[in-house]
Amino acid sequence: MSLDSITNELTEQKSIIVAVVGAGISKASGMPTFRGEDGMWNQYHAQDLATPYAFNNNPNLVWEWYRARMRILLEAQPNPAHHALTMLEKEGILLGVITQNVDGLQEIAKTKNIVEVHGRIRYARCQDCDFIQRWDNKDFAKEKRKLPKCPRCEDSLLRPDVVWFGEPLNQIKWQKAVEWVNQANILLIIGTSGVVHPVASLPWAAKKNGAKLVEFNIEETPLTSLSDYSLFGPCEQILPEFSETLIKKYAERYK
Ligand code: BV8
Repeated sequence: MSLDSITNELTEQKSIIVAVVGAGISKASGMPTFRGEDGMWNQYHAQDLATPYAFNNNPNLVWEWYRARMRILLEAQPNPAHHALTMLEKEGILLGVITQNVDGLQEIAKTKNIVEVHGRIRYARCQDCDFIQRWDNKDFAKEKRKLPKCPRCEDSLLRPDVVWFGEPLNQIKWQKAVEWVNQANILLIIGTSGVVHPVASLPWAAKKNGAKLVEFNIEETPLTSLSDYSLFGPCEQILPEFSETLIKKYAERYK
């Protein structure tokens, strides 16, 4: 189906679009995905790194993995896919972005309504008190410094401010994501393998509410059969064209 006919169908009614995005949207910004051929998990298993057990067992290894990602992130910029979502939001068509990514690139792309359901890699928080600080600076990321300690508790470790496997999501953020999905009549599913729960359950909830699902990926996922439309190819190329066409159609019909 052409982009033209898909966007024709999608603008038959006034849209409330919500986007659920994963690591694939940041690939073109240089951030490795988790499970693809160059996925950062390949040489490790998720449970070796992004779990409370792994951190308590080997905090140096886990911090080194996060520092390695931060060194890439410090050079990264949002790509056209991030900016396309900001454009849809500016036009008043997109309600918000639910991101599994912790890289902060959607915020740098100036999207206003974002729920970072898996936390933020640019912040480190104390394991034992509510101290939190940004650490996305060169010296922290570059130095093989000893384990970062909480300045307040002295000997408590700082940990990345992210949600690890086996940890619950922040309930306020999760509730907001669910509320947005319940309002959406179009759900964009962008660059996610659709395997990490509970986020992977959101497209199913949207479908149950009668929303149209549009998947953007370079390959099929468990969500492809659920989607009304699948646009295969790099989202940094397809999403900008999709957004421009949708905005144009929308303006013709409703403005
Ligand atoms: C919880 C933060 C409960 C850290 C991350 C069995 C069944 C179901 C669930 C479970 C189960 N066993 C365990 C669970 C629960 C578990 C889970 O889902 N496990 C899965 C793996 C089976 N979930 C949890 O533990 C969650 N918590 O359930 O808590 C609870 C309740 C009360 C009390 C205690 C506990 C917490 C999950 C959060 C984990 N944290 N990240 C960090 O980043 O360091 S997850 C991590 O995976 C990232 O956030 C990442 O975004 C996320 C999801 O992956 P994707 O984004 O989809 O990335 P991936 O590489 O997989 O895919 C990229 C896609 O992009 C691919 O499809 C690729 O084709 C595509 N792509 C690539 N390039 C492009 C592209 N597409 C378009 N254009 C391109 N250019």
